[in-house]
Amino acid sequence: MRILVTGGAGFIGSNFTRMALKLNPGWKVTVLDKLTYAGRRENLVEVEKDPRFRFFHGDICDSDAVSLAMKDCDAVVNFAAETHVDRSIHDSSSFVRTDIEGVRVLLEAFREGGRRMFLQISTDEVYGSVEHGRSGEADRLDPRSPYAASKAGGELLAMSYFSTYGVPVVVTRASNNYGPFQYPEKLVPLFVTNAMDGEPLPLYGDGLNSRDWLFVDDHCRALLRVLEDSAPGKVYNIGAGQEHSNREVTDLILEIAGASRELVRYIEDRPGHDRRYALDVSLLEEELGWTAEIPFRQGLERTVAWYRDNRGWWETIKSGEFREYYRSMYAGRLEGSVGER
Ligand code: NAD
Ligand code: TDX
Repeated sequence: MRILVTGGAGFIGSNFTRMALKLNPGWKVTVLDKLTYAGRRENLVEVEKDPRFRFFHGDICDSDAVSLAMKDCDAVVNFAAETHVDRSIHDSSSFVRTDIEGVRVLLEAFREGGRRMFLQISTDEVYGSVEHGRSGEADRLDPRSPYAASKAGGELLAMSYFSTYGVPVVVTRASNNYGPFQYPEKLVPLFVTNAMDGEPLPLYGDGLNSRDWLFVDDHCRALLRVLEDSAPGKVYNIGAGQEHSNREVTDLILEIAGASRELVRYIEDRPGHDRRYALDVSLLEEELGWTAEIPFRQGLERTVAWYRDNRGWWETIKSGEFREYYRSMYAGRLEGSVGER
C-alpha cells in the first residue's frame, strides 16, 4: 500500500509516518506538507533515507501539488490542518482555508482515483463542551471555537463525498494528544519546556477545565487499525479515557520535571474555553479490537524525557517566530496573573 500522509511534518503526522513505515515493511509513504510554522522537515529525519519514503513540499489547497503527491497512492490520511485553538481565536482565516477548503481539494483529487480509503483526522472538539458523560459518535456536533468549527466543516464535507459520490471516507475524532515532537504552543509541551527553563506556567481561568489525554503512539496505532479494517462511511472516536484537569496535568509535569510550584500562574481565560471533553471509545474497541496502552503518567514521563533529550529541537523553535507569538499571547495576561491557589 502507498499512503499519502498530508501534514506529515507536524506532530501526529510525523509520529504516524515513522510508525507506519516501521510496522509495515511493504508500505510506502508520501508526505505532502506546506511546512507552516508547525511543520518541520527535521521531524522526519529518521525516515528521510528510507527508499519507501518521499516528501513533497506543498499546500493541500493547491490542486496541482495535490494531484502530483496523490499519484499512485491507495489511501490518504489527512492530518494537514491549522491546529491551535488560541491562534484560531486571533485569526480564523487560515483555519477555514486549510481545514475546510484544503479537504475539498484533497477529496476532488481522491475521487478521480478508485482508491481504498480517505481517512480524515478530526477531533473531539467537534462535540463541544460536555459537562457530563462521554460523547458518542452519533452525538450532535456543537463546535464552539473557530478551530473546532473548521474541523467540523472538514469532516462533514468529507462525509458528504461518501454519501454523494460513494468516496470511501472514514473519519476519526481523537482527544488531546501529547508526546514527542509536539510544537510547544500546546499545553503539555509549553509547560514541560517552560518548567525546564524556570519560566511561568500560564494556566487559563481556574485551571479546572479537563481533557481526555491520549499518548500519540496510542493514537497512531488506532489509525493503523482503522486503515487496515474499517468500512467506508464510519466515524470512530479515539481516546484513552484518561481525564485530567489542567491543574492535575500541571502538577504532574512539575513533579516529573522536578520544577517548583511557584512557576504556576493563573491568567485570564481563553474566550469560549470548553470546560470538558470526554469520549466514548467503545465502538473502536469492539469493532477493531483497539485499546489505549500507555497510562498518563508513563506517557508524560516519556514525553518529559524526550524534551529533556531534545533541547535543541525546541530551543530552535522557541527562539524564532514563537517568541513574538508568545509575547502577544501571554505577556499582558502574565502581568495581571496570580500564583498558586
Ligand atoms: P500540527 O500543527 O503539529 O501539524 C500540522 C501539520 O500540517 C504541519 O506539519 C503543517 O505544516 C501542515 N499543514 C498546515 N497547513 C497545511 C496546508 N495548507 N497544506 C499542507 N500542509 C499543511 O498538528 P497535529 O497536532 O499533528 O495535528 C494533526 C491533525 O490531528 C490535525 O488535523 C488536527 O486537527 C488533528 N488532531 C490533533 C489533536 C491534538 O491533540 N494535537 C487531537 C485531535 C485531532
Ligand atoms: O497556555 C495554556 N494554558 C492553558 O491553561 C495553554 C496553551 C492551554 N491551556 C489549557 C486550555 C485547554 O483547557 O490547556 C488545555 C489544553 O489546551 P491546548 O493544548 O491548547 O489544547 P486544546 O485547546 O484542548 O486542543 C487540543 O486538543 C484537540 C489540540 O490543540 C487540538 O488540535 C485538538 O484537536
